[in-house]
Amino acid sequence: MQLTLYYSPGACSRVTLNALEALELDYQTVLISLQAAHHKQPEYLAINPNGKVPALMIDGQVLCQNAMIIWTLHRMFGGSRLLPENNGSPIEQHEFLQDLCWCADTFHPMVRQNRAPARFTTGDEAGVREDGVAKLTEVCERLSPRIGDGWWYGEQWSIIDGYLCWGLDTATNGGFPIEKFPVMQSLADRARQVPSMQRAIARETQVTVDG
Ligand SMILES: N[C@@H](CCC(=O)N[C@@H](CS)C(=O)NCC(=O)O)C(=O)O
Repeated sequence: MQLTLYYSPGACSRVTLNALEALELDYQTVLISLQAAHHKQPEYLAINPNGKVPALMIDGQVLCQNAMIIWTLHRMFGGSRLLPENNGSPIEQHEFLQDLCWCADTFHPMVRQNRAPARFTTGDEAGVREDGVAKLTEVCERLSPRIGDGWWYGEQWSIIDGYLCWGLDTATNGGFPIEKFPVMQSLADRARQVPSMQRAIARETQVTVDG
């Protein structure tokens, strides 16, 4: 099976990289630098017409959207390495899809409001940032008792923790005061030290097509 990940360093493609590393899969990477606008080039738009990273090509078939890529990888290779093992009914598995979708469609936009507020408005970005800080503050306060000194699902690390780590780090780079939320700061610090995340971050620095 041939797997190729299209990614940009520091972007949310890091979460898919984290998943590929957690699964110890063999894959190639292709750098799609957002800074250099590679994602707007016709060659990449032919792969993902939405012009976003990540995209994962599996034997010529393109998969887009972090949450769904991770769900597909979980179903193909996961066992309990990305999400807690659950061979239950669609309703029992719903929790995992719900959590992945929350990361992608609720958490990710508020992270971006902190890191790149200007992209949400043609006017003054200060209000967008303020709203992003307020939303992420509510999330950090609400999640802290759940996380404690563990992970999203308790004792077992999951890719949701990798997603949270990427998002919290990105928001912090945009000025979000993570130090006000020690539980969430600790989660990000611990998730960044997980070997699969360390390998993912290292892999991002390989700037050529590799394999
Ligand atoms: N919902 C998509 C979001 C993907 C996304 O927004 N990726 C960003 C990087 S974090 C991107 O490619 N941005 C390029 C742009 O919007 O111009 C997913 O989860 O895959």
